[in-house]
Amino acid sequence: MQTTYVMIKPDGVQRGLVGEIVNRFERKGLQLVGMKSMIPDQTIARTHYAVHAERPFFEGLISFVTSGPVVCMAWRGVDAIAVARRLIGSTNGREADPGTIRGDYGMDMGYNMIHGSDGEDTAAAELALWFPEGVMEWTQDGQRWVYE
Ligand code: D4T
Repeated sequence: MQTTYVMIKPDGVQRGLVGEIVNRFERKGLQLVGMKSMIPDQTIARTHYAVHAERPFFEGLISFVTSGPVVCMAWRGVDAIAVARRLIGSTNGREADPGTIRGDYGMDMGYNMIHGSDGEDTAAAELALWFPEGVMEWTQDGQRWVYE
């Protein structure tokens, strides 16, 4: 089992896509082990995107992600990191496959609605950053009908 960090960005919240996006992760069979909403401050946003600090789009990205509420989620399942990335689709909505979240709802690179961790190390770091209180440990009864 892996746990991955997924975040609906301010454009997804502003466009009223929270329910639609959460629904896709739920119906896929992933287990929700963390969920909250906040307006990120500069510190958490800059830490989250530190890998992009030298990129030309960095300041715009920080300004965007701190502009309003985000929905922070932790989803758990077998290969959850890669599964979430496939549900999300490639970075630019214009190129993302139809059927993915970005492919179905996005037309832009910066305004791409959702973030998902891209590996085990980043998932661990991002979960620690956004959920310092930890995630929920619980048994989802329906999971026995998700995995054979
Ligand atoms: P995130 O990290 O938000 O899930 O997106 P990706 O994993 O798909 O893409 P990324 O890390 O390469 O980019 C992070 C974030 O920066 C925005 N961005 C990216 C941008 O505004 N202009 C750009 O040229 C790039 C490469 C979009 C996502």
